[in-house]
Amino acid sequence: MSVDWKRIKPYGDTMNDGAVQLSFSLPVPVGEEAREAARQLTAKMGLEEPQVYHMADLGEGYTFFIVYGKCTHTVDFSSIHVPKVESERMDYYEINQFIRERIQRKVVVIGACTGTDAHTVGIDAIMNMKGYDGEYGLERYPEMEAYNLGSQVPNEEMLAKAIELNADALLVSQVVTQKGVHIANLTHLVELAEAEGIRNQLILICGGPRINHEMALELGYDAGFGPGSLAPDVASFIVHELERRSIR
Ligand code: B12
Repeated sequence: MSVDWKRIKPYGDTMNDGAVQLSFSLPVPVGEEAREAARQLTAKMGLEEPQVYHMADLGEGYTFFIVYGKCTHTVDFSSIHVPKVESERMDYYEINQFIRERIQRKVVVIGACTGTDAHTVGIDAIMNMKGYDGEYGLERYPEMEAYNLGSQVPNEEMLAKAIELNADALLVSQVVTQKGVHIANLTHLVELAEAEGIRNQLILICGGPRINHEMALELGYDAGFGPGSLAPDVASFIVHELERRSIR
């Protein structure tokens, strides 16, 4: 059966059967009442023919469920447009060559995991000399000066470093998103940069597992990078943006 791009829906065994799998926990003791509660709840969510396939005692009056059901809704895939970072992706060698030939000076990049966030693995993946997933991090790029300030860096400190080093780009990692803490923190950095009068001199980039380009633009950043991003994605954007700004 061919796919109708205007009305796509989930499938499990056969096209358009609507099959989805949900997992959740309820604060009730395991048992047949718990199973029925999970079934009724899933029906109220709008799934047809809900079936509790798995139920496990989480202890102390909590139960975990895996429920199958049929979704009746569809979405028009042909009408979906998601803003994405558009710059052409180059590899490590092409990026360094681009900087040598078209920017003709070292590109200064500062990265950090800011605010109260202590999750350094993401920003390290982008910056670390040793690299990540087969790609060298920015510290390895001969044509870049890359500084990784680490975790829980206050926005004020990051901005002071940007001024001291005359940075081209700031890379901000935000992994914790509970209670919208990343939104407040990312917004604060933009406000500080504007107050210092240096917002337009900087390429502001944020990244993290729950960040996307559209959100980054809304918060006043130049780009946002989500899960699976690698150093060349970010470096390609930075060097193209630098060239674009120098032409303007
Ligand atoms: C390791 C880890 C920790 C470690 C961190 C150690 C360290 N040095 O980083 C420790 C144990 C310290 C920790 C602590 C906490 N953690 Co934690 N942690 C994780 C875990 C298991 C993995 C994160 C990780 O390393 N991912 C691997 C990296 C490579 O992926 P990434 O961050 O997505 O990065 C990629 C992209 O997003 C992107 N990227 C990321 N940053 C940037 C920046 C830029 C500029 C760019 C371009 C790209 C980019 O590129 C990277 C490579 O592709 C996640 C769960 C999970 N499986 O994801 C929870 C998780 C992130 N932690 C969580 C929580 C709640 C906490 C704590 C609050 C727990 C607590 N109550 O104490 C504390 C918070 C501490 C703090 N102040 O921040 C939650 C966050 C929930 C939320 N939505 O906010 C998660 C999702 C777990 C969960 N399911 O609840 N944690």
